[in-house]
Amino acid sequence: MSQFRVLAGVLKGGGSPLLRWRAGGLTWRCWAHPKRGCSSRTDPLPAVVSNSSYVEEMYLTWLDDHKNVHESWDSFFHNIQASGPSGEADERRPSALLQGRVLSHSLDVAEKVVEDHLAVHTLIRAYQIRGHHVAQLDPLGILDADLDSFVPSDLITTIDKLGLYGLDESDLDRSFQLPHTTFIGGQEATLPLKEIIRRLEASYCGHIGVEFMFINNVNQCQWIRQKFETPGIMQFTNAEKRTLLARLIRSTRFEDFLARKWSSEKRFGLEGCEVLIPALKTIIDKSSAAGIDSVIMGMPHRGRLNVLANVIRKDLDQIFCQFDPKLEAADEGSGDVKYHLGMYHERINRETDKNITLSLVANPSHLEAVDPVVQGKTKAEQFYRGDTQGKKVMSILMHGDAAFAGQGVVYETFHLSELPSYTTNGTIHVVVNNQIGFTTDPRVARSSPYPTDVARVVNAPIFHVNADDPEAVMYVCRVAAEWRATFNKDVVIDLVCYRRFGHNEMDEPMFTQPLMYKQIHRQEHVLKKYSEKLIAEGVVTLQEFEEEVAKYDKICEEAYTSSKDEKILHIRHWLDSPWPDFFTAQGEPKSMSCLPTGLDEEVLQHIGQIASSVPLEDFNIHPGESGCFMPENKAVRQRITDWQNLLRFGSLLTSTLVELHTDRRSHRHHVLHDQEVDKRICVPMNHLWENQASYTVCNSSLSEYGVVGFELGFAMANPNALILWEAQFGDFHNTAQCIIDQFISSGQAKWVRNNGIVLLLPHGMEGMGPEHSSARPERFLQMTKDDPDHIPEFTGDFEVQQLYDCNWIVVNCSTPANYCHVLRRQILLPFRKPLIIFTPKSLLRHPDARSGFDDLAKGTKFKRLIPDEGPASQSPGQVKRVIFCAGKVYYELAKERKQQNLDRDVAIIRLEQISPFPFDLVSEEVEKYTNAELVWCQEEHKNMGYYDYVRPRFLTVVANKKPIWYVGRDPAAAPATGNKSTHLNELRKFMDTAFNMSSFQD
Ligand SMILES: Cc1ncc(C[n+]2csc(CCOP(=O)(O)OP(=O)(O)O)c2C)c(N)n1
Ligand SMILES: [Mg+2]
Repeated sequence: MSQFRVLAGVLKGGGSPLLRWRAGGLTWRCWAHPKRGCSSRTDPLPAVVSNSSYVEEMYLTWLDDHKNVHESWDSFFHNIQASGPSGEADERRPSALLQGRVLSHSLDVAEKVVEDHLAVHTLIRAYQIRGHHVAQLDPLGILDADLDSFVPSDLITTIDKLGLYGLDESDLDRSFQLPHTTFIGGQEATLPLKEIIRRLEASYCGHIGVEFMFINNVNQCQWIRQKFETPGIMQFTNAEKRTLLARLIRSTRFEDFLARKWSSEKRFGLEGCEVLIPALKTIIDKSSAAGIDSVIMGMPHRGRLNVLANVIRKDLDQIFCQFDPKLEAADEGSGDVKYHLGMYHERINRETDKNITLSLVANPSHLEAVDPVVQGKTKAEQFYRGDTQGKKVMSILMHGDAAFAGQGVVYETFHLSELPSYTTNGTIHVVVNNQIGFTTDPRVARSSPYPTDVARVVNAPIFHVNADDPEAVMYVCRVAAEWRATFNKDVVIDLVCYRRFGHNEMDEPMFTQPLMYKQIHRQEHVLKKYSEKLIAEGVVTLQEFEEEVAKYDKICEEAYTSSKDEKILHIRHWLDSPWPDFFTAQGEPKSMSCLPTGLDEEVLQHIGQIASSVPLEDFNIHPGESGCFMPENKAVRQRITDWQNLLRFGSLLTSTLVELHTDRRSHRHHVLHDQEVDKRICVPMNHLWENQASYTVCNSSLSEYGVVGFELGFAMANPNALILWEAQFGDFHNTAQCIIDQFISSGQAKWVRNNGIVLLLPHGMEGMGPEHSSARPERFLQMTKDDPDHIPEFTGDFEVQQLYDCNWIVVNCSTPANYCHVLRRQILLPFRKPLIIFTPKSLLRHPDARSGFDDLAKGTKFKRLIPDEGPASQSPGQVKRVIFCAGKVYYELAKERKQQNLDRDVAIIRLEQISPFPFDLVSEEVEKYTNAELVWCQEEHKNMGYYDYVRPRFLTVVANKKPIWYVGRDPAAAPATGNKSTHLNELRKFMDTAFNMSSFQD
C-alpha cells in the first residue's frame, strides 16, 4: 500500500485540520470537520490528524452520540474501537483512550484504516472505469468484445488481487464507508468488502459493460452510476417481459418466414441479433413517453426489412411483393433494391397511446453515408416545428460494427452533434455488433478496442450489452432513451451479437470463420432461451408462447397471400419524406411552368437599402465593414448590383427559408459581428419584412462529406427552403463525392424523391495552382442524364420540361443578375432538382461583371444562354466565327476581341445553363450565324471543363454537318499549373488561337 501514504497533516488557519496525502499519483486534500466529515476532491474519507485536541474533542462528541459527527468520522471511530482490545468498546475515558490508543498506540492502525478506505474507493473506481473489459459481452463466449483477452490487474477477478490494494481475504468481511461516487450501497452507507465487490461485479461485469468514465461532466457520470449501480434497479414487470417476448417472436419469426419462402434471396437477415427489434421499440416507447412524436432513422442493410415490418410497421404484403421479380415498376427511374428503400409512417404507439411518426431514410449501399443525411432531416424538422431542444423530434442511427469503426463519415457526423447550427439534441446510436464485417475479422478491421470508440470524442456514454440477454438489452435501451431526454446528447448502444448465417443468405461463412461458425452452429436461439426462462419463471405458459408464435405466423401467411394480388410496384409508396401539399395527390407537379423571377423596383430598392444598413440599434460594426455598406448604398442609388449583393437571397425571403452554409469570405458580410459585445450578431436580411422567412448563414465544421450530407437531409424535409452549401473552393467537393454520386445525382431515380439542394462551387483558372482552380465541371456534366444525340421536342414550356426531365442542373452564371434569377427560379419551380453552380472568384470584383437593376426588373428572367449583343449580332451573315463559352473566360474573350478589333467578325455567346443543354437556344444561335465557324472555348484543360459534354450536343444541333472547334488548354493530368507565368502563357496561347481567323483552315 505504499502508494497511499499520508504525507502531511496541517492545520488550515486554525480551523478544521487540512490533510494532504498522495494517492494514485495525485495529491488529495481533506478538511476534517465534525459535521461535514472529510471533504476531499472526490470522496469523503476518514482522516488522521496529528492535532490531538481536535480529534479528542470530536471523539468525546461522538461518544455522547454517534450522530453528532459526520458518518465518515463515525465509521472511523468505530474502526478504531473495533481494532482495539476487546471489552474496551464502551469505555468512557476519552483522554486516556485517545492518548493511549488513538494517538500513540493507534496512529498506525488509523493510518491503515485510511489506507484501506482509500484502497476500497480506488477499487470501486477501477470497476467503474474498467469493469466493461471483463463483462460477459460475447453471446458465443469465445470472443473478446474489446479485442483483448487481457484482464485489468485492478479488478478483483481472483482473491490474490486484493493484495494490490494492501488488502487480503481477511478484509472481505470488514465494512467500508462508501463514497458518494457510488450507488451500490442503496440505502446503506457502508458495506462489507465482499459485498462491495459482488455488487460491482453485478453492475459492471455482467451482461452489460458500461463505458462512461471518460465523460468529463461529473453530474453525467453520477447519473450513469446511479442507473447501473443502484441495487435492484434492473427490474421488469411480468407485463414488460411478455411484451418483450412477443416482440422477440415477431422479429425471429419474420426472418424465419422470409427464409422459408425465399430461401435463395438476399435479405441480410437479423438472425443472431433478433433483439434489435425489441431494442428499437423500447427506445421509441420510452422516447414517446418523454414527449417525442417523430423519430427519423437511418440504418444499413442488416435487419432492415425486419425494422420496416416490425418497428415502422410497413404493411407486410408491401414488403413481400418486393420479392416478386415479375412485378413491374409504376414509377420512372431505376428504383432500388428492397433493403435500401425508405419509409414514412404515422401510427399510434401502443405503449403510450400517443401519435408517433416514424421515418426510415432511404440510403445507398455506401455504409454510413446516410448518417449526416438523417441528422440534416432531423434538424430541419426540429426547426420547422420550433423544437429548439429536440423534445419532439429525434433521430436514431443504426450501424454495423465494421462500418461504424471504419467509415470516416461517422466521425464527421459525431462532430456535428453539438454544433449550434447542426445539433439534433442527441442521437441514439445502435450498433449491430456481430463481430464481423462481411468476411473480415474485427482484429484486422479496426485498431480501437471497441467498434464504438469513435463516440468517445463527443463524450457519449457507450453501453455494451450481450444481445443474448434480452432484458439487459431492454434495460440499456431504457437508460439510453432517458439519457437523451435528460441531457440531449448522443449515446451509443453496442449490441454484441453474432451473425448466424453468412454476410447474405448466399454466403458460406465457414470458409473464412470456421471456429466462430462451429460455435454459432451450437448456439441456441435467443428466442428459445428467453421463452424457456419466462416459462420457468411462470411469466408465460408454453401454450401461450406457442399461440403467440402461431398468431404471428398466420399474419405473415395472410400477408403473403395478399401480396400476390399486387400487380404493380410503386416506389412512391416507399417515400421517406413526402411533401403532400407541394405535389398533386398523385405525386405530380401542380404545373409545368415557372413563376416569373423578375422583381418590383420597390422590392429591389428596399432590399438594397436594408442590405446597406445595420438594422439593429447600437450595433458596433467593424470600421472596415462600413466601407462595404456604403458602396452598396451608392449601388442602390445607381441601380446596380454586384456579386456580393444580398438581393438574390433577400428577394426570396418573403416566403422561403434560406439556409446558406459557407465559410467563404465573400459571404461573411451577411452576418455582422458586434465589435463590443461577444456573440452579438446582426443578419440584415432578417430585417426585411414582418413575418418574413428566416435567413440563416452558418459556418460548419471542416467537413464536406458530413456537411453536404447534412444539407441534403435538411433540404429533404421541406421544399419551401433554399438550402445552399458553399465549398471554400470548388474542388473540395470531392471529399463529399459519395453524397454527390449516391444521393444528389441519382437520388430521385432511385427513391422518387425530389431535392432542391444548391451547391455553390467556386471555380476559375486564375493561376492559383492545381488545387483551388477547378470545381471539376466535367464530373457533374458526365453524370447528367440528358441524351447528347437527341434533340428533344420544343413543346410547352421547354425550359421547365427539360428541367423536370433532368437529374440535376449545372450552371455557370457570368452576371450577378443571372445568378439571382437562377436561385429564384430554383425555388419557384413546381418541382425540385439539385442545382450545381460554378461560382466566380476574381470575377467577384470584376468591374464589367455587374448588373443593372433593369436586369432584375419585372419581366426579366434567367438567361440560359446570353447571345452576343454587339456589332456582330447586327449583321450575323458577316460573322466569321462564333465562340461559345461559359463562365469567366467570357470577359477575357471580350477584352481580346476588342483589342484585336474583331467585334464584327467574331460573336461571343455565353452558355449559362450548361446542363440540361439549351438545345432550343443554341439551335437559334447556330442558325443565325450561318456562315460562321463554330468554336467552343474554355479556360480548362481539354480533358476537363465542359468540352466533352458540349461537343456531341453541338454536333447534334448541326446534324454533324459542321465541326465544333476546340480552343482552350491542352489535355493535362493536373487541373492547373502551379506556375503563374505558365498559366499566363497558356492563356495567351489559346486567346491567340481563338482570334486567329485561320486557326482551323487546315
Ligand atoms: C462504403 C462501403 N464500403 C464497402 C461496402 C461493402 N460492404 C457491404 S456490407 C460490408 C460489411 C459490413 O460489415 P458491418 O458494418 O459489420 O455490418 P454487418 O454486415 O456485419 O451487419 C461491406 C464491406 C459498402 N457497402 N459500403
Ligand atoms: Mg458486422
